[in-house]
Amino acid sequence: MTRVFSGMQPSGDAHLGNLLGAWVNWVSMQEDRDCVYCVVDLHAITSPAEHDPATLRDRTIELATGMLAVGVDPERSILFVQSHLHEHAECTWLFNCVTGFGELRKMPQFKEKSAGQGESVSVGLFDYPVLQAADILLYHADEVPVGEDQRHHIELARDIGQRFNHRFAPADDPVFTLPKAIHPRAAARVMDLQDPTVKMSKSAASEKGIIYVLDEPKRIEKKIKSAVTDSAGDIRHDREAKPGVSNLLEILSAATGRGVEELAADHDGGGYGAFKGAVAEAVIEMLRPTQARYAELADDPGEVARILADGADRARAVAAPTLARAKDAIGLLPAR
Ligand code: ATP
Ligand code: LTN
Repeated sequence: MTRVFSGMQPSGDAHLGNLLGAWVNWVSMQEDRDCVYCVVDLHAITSPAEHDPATLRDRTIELATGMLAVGVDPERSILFVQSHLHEHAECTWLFNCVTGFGELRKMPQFKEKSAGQGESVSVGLFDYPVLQAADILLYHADEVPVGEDQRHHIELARDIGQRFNHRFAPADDPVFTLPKAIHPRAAARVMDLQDPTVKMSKSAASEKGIIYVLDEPKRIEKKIKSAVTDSAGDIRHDREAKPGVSNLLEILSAATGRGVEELAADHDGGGYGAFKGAVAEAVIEMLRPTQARYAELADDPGEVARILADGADRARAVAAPTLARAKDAIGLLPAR
């Protein structure tokens, strides 16, 4: 069966971009694939903003709870916390030794996130994509569902896997499976409601343009009603000329399952006020079951902890043999 791996950082509260760009796809992939999903806390500590230990712990459990609430099924899939396995960090070291400085320096996410940090930018942030490659390759993942912004990281994971196999494994018995990125169709990129030219992001300066998965209906309505549009008044899909309206149309499409063009035709002529009202209502309805399930799970923290402990055991059963093989292939002396 096709193996899927994906992860998300506990770097802030989950928002509509995470839900539509990632989680919806994660949930549907469980139908016919063998899925492994991970809260990547080791990645989260690469950002200076995450260095409040108590906040990191809270967000890790909240993100795992969110994944369960949207429908990640711990019976069918493996759900775990990255730092519960030492294999990820250890495999990163092996990969560091087959990765070029130049490959990492040109990663768009590193360029963006390191901007303004000068020489004090952490080596962890620089090495972030190598840890991500370890995440993916340890599980022999065939497919990695991620937003478009992660394309370069998945390509790097492929390159690292290929290089390692080429150097250290027989051609007919590779250590690592080469993964490919899978990009979800609907709402591959949800934009910030206040600035529809940048993606909705956990680390944005202001919360006004972000709809959180756990936002109350009133807040959702307020944020959508004050979304930036334009002065033309027509409703059509054109990301260049009408980024705000197009973003709302895409969100509405994802929430209702109807096509963007069809929705534009329905709402054109009705004015932005009514259109935004319809978007708000659809988003509130879409989030309702997830919010209810989250509340139930949050009432039972022992159950979430049990699911994560079980997930870590099942993850280790896959990752540990892969790491052992990689260590042996590269020439590290077995301990016994
Ligand atoms: P940060 O601001 O810390 O980078 P983020 O909100 O961008 O956080 P990530 O943790 O980087 O979120 O991403 C988790 C997953 O959600 C990834 O698969 C990513 O591609 C997807 N994702 C994040 N933001 C969006 C968005 N606005 N639209 C679609 N997908 C998104
Ligand atoms: N870098 C990713 C999160 C991430 C990931 C992974 C995604 C870490 N490890 C492995 C897929 C597979 C992000 O910021 N979205």
